[in-house]
Amino acid sequence: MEFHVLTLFPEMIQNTVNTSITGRAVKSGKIRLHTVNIRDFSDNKHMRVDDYPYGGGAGMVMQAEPVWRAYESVRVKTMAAQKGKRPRCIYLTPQGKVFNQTMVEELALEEELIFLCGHYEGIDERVLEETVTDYVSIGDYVLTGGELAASVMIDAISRFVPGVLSNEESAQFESMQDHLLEYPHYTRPEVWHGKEVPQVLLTGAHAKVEMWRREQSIKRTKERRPDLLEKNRPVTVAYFSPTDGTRKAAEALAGFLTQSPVMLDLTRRKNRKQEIIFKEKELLLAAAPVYGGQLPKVREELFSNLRGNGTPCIVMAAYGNRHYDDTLAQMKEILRARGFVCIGAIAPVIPHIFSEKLGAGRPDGKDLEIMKRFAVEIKKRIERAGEDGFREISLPGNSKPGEKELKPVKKLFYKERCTNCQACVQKCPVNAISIGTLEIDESVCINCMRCSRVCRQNARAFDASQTAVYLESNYLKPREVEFF
Ligand code: 6GU
Repeated sequence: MEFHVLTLFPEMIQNTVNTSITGRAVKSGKIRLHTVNIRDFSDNKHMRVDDYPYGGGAGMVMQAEPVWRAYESVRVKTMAAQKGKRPRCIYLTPQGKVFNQTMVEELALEEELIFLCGHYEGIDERVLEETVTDYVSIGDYVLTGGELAASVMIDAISRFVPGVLSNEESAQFESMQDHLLEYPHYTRPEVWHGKEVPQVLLTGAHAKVEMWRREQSIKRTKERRPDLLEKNRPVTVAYFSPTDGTRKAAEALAGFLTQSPVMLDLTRRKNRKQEIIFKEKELLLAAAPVYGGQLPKVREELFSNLRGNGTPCIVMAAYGNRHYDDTLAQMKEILRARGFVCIGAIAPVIPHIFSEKLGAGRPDGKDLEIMKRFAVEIKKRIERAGEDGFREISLPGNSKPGEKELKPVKKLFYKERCTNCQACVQKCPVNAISIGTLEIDESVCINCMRCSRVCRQNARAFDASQTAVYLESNYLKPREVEFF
């Protein structure tokens, strides 16, 4: 990440950023800091950059031309300019949008940022119009200039640049992400001024410690920042995933949204029977694999046991690099009818069940990067909803697709290996395998191949070689994750 700062006081920025953790990040090249002194671009012999305000009044105003020249000296070197784009340029001003953690995460996704720091009464409006893309304030108070605000932003953003924090410092998953404050910390000695370290921390019982910390976080936030607790929105991931590809993709996305997702495994028949009611102040991530361009056909429609109350939801259709076709639209429609508002949708690529080549190794690093962008976009949509409610998105595809015949898959059963352990019977998501005969009822089977995945003896397998040949001759080219 490269930070460019246009300022009359470069040493203020240099001194703060080149210290401590951000200083280490500059040294190791994880971030780069480039300050430009606007005074060097003055157009008069006294090197002045300010002048009296038109219309009179107190204070001085920074002139447009030196700011413009300083900006141009940086702009022409940016990667954005090389791509024919305008670089992101942030003007620090109390009139800006108030900086928060979602903005931190969003800005950390950029490869370069320009900060413009004003002093005196401000900068001639005309040059702001031609350079600034974002107006940002760091809080409701007035500073003498934008430099300290720029330093604050650079510090907060740097924490989210990969590699800036060590594992121990790694902070994404700390405070703020779930609108919670950190729990209290203790170190040696065990007793100090007669005060003891809380007993639970001395036990080494990891799960108990985690629970205690979570409780403390909540208690603390209630006491000190009740306003933050209001913003907290528990995330539930309801997923159907016979062979784990969908679960892995959904977990990855959920990890970018919250520290503590609740996982609801709808692959298990039991979990599809019981009705689950969501409050408005929650978020549902509904995830399913794509089977022949639509949702797998289980007897009671997937997600039909979930009930929303204007609850926002994200739909995820995970597919094996062919296409998601109607699946996202279909999921949105099902959930809309059950009281959810679909505020986002994503179609990640996962390994195809019938081919070892399609979707191999997905989601990969680039996919995770796209998922992270999507998560930040979702956080912004949720924040924006505070003003005028959730906005339903529109999605490609037929929301009520007709029945579709799936290509037949030959299922193999090596009776001699079978120990009659019943794992396939129990774990079949559609109850298609007879307890007695272990035969598969083809009218119920969805070809999910979970039976072959869960069989410890490898007594179950399938032959999808015909399908694999077809898929591999048409859909080998890796597709990018799409989101809406
Ligand atoms: Cl970004 N600039 C100035 N001058 N004052 C501020 C601020 C920024 N944010 C809060 N107060």
